[in-house]
Amino acid sequence: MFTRAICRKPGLNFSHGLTTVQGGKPDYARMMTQHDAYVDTLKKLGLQVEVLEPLGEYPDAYFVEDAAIVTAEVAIVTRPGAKVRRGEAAALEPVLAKYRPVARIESPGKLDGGDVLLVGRHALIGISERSNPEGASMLGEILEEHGYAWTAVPVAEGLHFKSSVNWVGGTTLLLTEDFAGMEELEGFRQIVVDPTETYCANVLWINGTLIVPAGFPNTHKKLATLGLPMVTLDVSEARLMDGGLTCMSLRF
Ligand code: CIR
Repeated sequence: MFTRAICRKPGLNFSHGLTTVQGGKPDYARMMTQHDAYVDTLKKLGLQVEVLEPLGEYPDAYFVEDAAIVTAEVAIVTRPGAKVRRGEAAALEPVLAKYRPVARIESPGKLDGGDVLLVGRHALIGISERSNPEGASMLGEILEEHGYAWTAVPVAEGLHFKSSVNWVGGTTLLLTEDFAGMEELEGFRQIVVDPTETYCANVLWINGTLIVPAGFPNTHKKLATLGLPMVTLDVSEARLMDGGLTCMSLRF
């Protein structure tokens, strides 16, 4: 169960962040409304949410998930794969130090939190354009010290592992067709998102409630079979910046 979350407000310059999406420029007012609704939802689900101020020269810094991994025992400050995002990790360290002992991913390791999915005491660590095998091993070693197992998973599609694969309770993963049946994911029950709705693979489990992105009715129907309460949020502006529900908070 989670009791806390850390979020960061998007800055006025958030549309200057990295993106591969060609869907037009995101709108600041709409982004802020959607971010407020996101923070409110986490609070309504019982979390104490610390909302940090925008981080001036880092327009992607509200995607706090990429700069750290937080478990019950330790906070690991990452070394983000995109050079322009590296400073975000150092800025988060004093915040994390209030709650957990801090460990760090160091050069030559590169790792984005968006590539790390914790399923109980097992970490699935994506090797992607942003996270390299060295970064995965460094994280794996730190987690092993705290009794976690880990598996590296190649990410051939999408920005991050969690763009395509997320935990929806128990031993069940929600994932895109590209990841379904991978040997690294053997042993997990798998729900495959509708092939026309791959963005909906990025859902967020908070203490037994599933937060899902608005606009994906076929996948919502599949998820309804889990019998969990669902909250639907519009994250259209974060999506234009290659982000989504999991990226905008650290939960612990
Ligand atoms: C980036 O490209 O780094 C950001 N614009 C999006 C990061 C999204 N984070 C995530 O999926 N964990």
